[in-house]
Formats: sequence, structure tokens, C-alpha cells
Amino acid sequence: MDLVCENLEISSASIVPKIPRTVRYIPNFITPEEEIEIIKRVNNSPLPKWTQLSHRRLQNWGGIPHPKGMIAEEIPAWLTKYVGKISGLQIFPETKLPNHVLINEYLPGQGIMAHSDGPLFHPIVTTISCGSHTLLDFYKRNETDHVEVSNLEFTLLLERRSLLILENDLYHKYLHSISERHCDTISRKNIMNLDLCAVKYQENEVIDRGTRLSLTIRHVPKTSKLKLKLGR
Ligand SMILES: O=C(O)CCC(=O)C(=O)O
Repeated sequence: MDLVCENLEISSASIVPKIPRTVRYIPNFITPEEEIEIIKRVNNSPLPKWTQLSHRRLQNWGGIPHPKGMIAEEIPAWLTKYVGKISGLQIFPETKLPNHVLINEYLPGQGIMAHSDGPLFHPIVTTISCGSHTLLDFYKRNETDHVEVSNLEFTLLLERRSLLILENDLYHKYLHSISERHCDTISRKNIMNLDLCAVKYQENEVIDRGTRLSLTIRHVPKTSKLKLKLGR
């Protein structure tokens, strides 16, 4: 994969304060034109590229992560642009640069159950949001990973065009989820990154969700090349 790394500086000002380490939030990581281009490319992908789940649909680029190893596939140029931009932030080790993009599509009212990203990935998650904001909720892990809404620890507002980076304790010790709602209410009590957001929201402001695409860009350590056995 040809990566164009821009060597962008990532400042400590992007770290979300007052929550466990480490969450970085960068508003307007991509331009409105780039957002439009991503949405167009994703929506123009052939139908078999989509995996339909009961409450959302998704696309895997770079291969399908699997405990036995991901059979690596080339990531198209329109996406390597963003993989390269993230590599250029120098948050991934040189030997563990991102090689996988998961694209989730959420219609208003859709979400994702509480989960951790687990051992198939190097423990750094980077997510670009397109098309709409969402609220990402965090719960501390316990032995069963059973989640009660009352155990919500904190929430992040992911604005469209933003980049979120999760690592360290936030990767290993917390679960994250997106509630199935059509709109979200701004509350300083729960949402911990409001001061880093591009838009200055009012307390109790209600923001409607639109269709959101999230690009989750990670490194899958265990990969293999497809070996074709031809003839005898
Ligand atoms: O859409 C998002 O921001 C979260 C996606 C996610 O957590 C996942 O696919 O594992």
C-alpha cells in the first residue's frame, strides 16, 4: 500500500482533559470537500461491498480481520489518502501503521452496542466522522462486560469531519457504544470534549442526527497474503 504521510503535528491540546487517558479529539480533521468525496465513494461502492447487520451496515477495506489472520487486500487510493493522513500524525509505531478501514453507516435512530475493539487490532483506534455527529458513550469494563445505562462514565460528541483517537486505558479498560436515538441533547455534565468542538453548543441544545459514516482506521497485526494453488 502506498501511503502518503504528511507528517502532521499532533498537539497535546487535542487531549480531552478530566477523563482517563487517552482520548484525542481533532475537529475539522477533513475538509467539507473531502467529506463529500468520502460519502460519494462509500455510497457508490458496489452492493456486495456492504455487510448488512440488523441495525446498521458496514464495509471492510484492507481485508476482513480474523483471529487466524487478515488476508490483506489493497486499499483504494481514495481511502489511502486518509490512512496516510493518519499515519502522518505519528501516533502509530512505524512498524504498525494502519492497514484496515472499517466503515459503519448509521441512519438516524441506529447505533452500536457496548463493546471493546479487542485483540485483533493494535490498541489505537482512529475514527473520522462524516455526514453527521453522534454521541459516543463510555462504560468501565467489568468481569462480564455487562452494561447498565446507570454505569455510564462519560460521553464524547463526535462532530462531522472530526477525528477521534483512543488508546491506552480507553482502549483496554472501557467499552464504547452509540445509543439508538434520532437526536441528542447537549449536556456539560456528561459530554467531556465540548471545549474542543468546532461548534459552540448551548446547554440543553438538541441536535438532530443525520446519516453518519464513521471510518475507523486501525492496524491489524496478523495478516497473510492470499496464496492461490493453481493446477496440481
Ligand atoms: O462509529 C463509531 O464511531 C464507532 C464504531 C465502532 O466502535 C466499531 O465499529 O467498533
